Amino acid sequence: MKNKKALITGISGQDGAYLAKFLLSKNYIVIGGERQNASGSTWRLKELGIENKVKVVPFELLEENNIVDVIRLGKFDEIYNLAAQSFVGNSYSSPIFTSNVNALGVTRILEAIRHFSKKTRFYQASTSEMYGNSKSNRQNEITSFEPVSPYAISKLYAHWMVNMYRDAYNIFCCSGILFNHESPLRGGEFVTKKIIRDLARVKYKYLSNLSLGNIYSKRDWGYSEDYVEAMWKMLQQKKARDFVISSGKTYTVKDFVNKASKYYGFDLIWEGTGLSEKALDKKTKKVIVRIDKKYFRPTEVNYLYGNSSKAKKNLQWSPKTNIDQLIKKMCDHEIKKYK
Ligand code: NAP
Ligand code: F7E
Repeated sequence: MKNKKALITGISGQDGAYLAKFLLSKNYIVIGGERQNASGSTWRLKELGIENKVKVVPFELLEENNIVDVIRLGKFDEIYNLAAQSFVGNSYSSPIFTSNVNALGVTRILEAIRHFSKKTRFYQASTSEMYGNSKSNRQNEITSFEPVSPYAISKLYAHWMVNMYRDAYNIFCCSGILFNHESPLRGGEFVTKKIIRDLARVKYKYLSNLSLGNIYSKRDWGYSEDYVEAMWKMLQQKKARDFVISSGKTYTVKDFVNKASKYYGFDLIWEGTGLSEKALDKKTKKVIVRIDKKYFRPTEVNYLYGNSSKAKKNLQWSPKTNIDQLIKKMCDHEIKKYK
């Protein structure tokens, strides 16, 4: 049988690397779309030992002709759009750029598929951030969206566009509404990686303490390598449909700090409130965690807790890695740098 051919946009990102590894294990021909930059950024593919197995092509979500050329000539069976300005914090200072990339960028891809590659199946990386401050206790596919950041609003635009192209043009396109997922390859701007990286620096005496913003927001954290399998499963269905993918557990940022600290051998005692809150190590009395105003966002998503029963039933997908196993993977990877 002929090998399937897939394009992964955002190949230099966390999910791009794990999805490439997964599709290669299924004998796909994997083409990775990478935006042009001076330094090159395929270090994650190198970490996974697959940099020579993926063909990387220039792919810029702001550049319509580039997108049309790649899609028209590529004859892909599947396209996974993982490229995005994905950091919520930066979307406040760059709302126009974020919208252009995350919202209009997806319309550019959908138009290219509609005109030049109608049989290609398309996966869009939607996000739990779209729920924003929805009142629901647990979010699933029918929970209403109440986005609160430029990032979430740009992703919701793309989400609705995918729905519209599916209904109007009979294109196989769908969105995975993925809750936060992390890994040793997570970018250092996101809170889990920052916690794990900076606590290691404190442990090995390269940093005096870890500074954080809002430690009371709750997130449903899973493991990226588990989640990319769900993306693939969505494109193997008879009918294109959207699915929530989540771990089904929710923790505060503070819980995550406590768990990671314990793994590194700190025993934290918290004292104070608000911006004066801090955590000391019980044994040494050294301040390990401080709060810094600069990491707070103008608006915050306080509570995310996903329900992925639809994926369990229809995709036979469930998360394999719990938060403690995830933290262990991330800490072990970080500690290796110091040994
Ligand atoms: P990531 O590590 O930040 O990767 C994002 C990728 O997009 C990078 O390869 C980046 O390239 C690329 N990119 C940025 N702007 C681009 C542009 N203008 N044109 C082309 N490529 C561009 O993100 P991730 O964690 O792998 O997430 C993958 C996708 O899932 C993203 O769309 C994200 O919004 C979405 N998502 C993530 C999560 C999560 O918790 N991880 C949850 C829900 C949804 P550079 O390397 O050059 O920056
Ligand atoms: O923040 C709080 C912050 O930046 C998590 C992206 O992958 O998941 C991610 O978005 C929480 C927030 O992720 C710091 O205020 C406290 O409440 O790790 P984060 P995110 O904003 O949830 C969704 C599903 C996506 O789609 C996104 O692409 O942690 N927080 N102190 C902090 N956050 C950061 N980054 N840095 C801090 O110092």
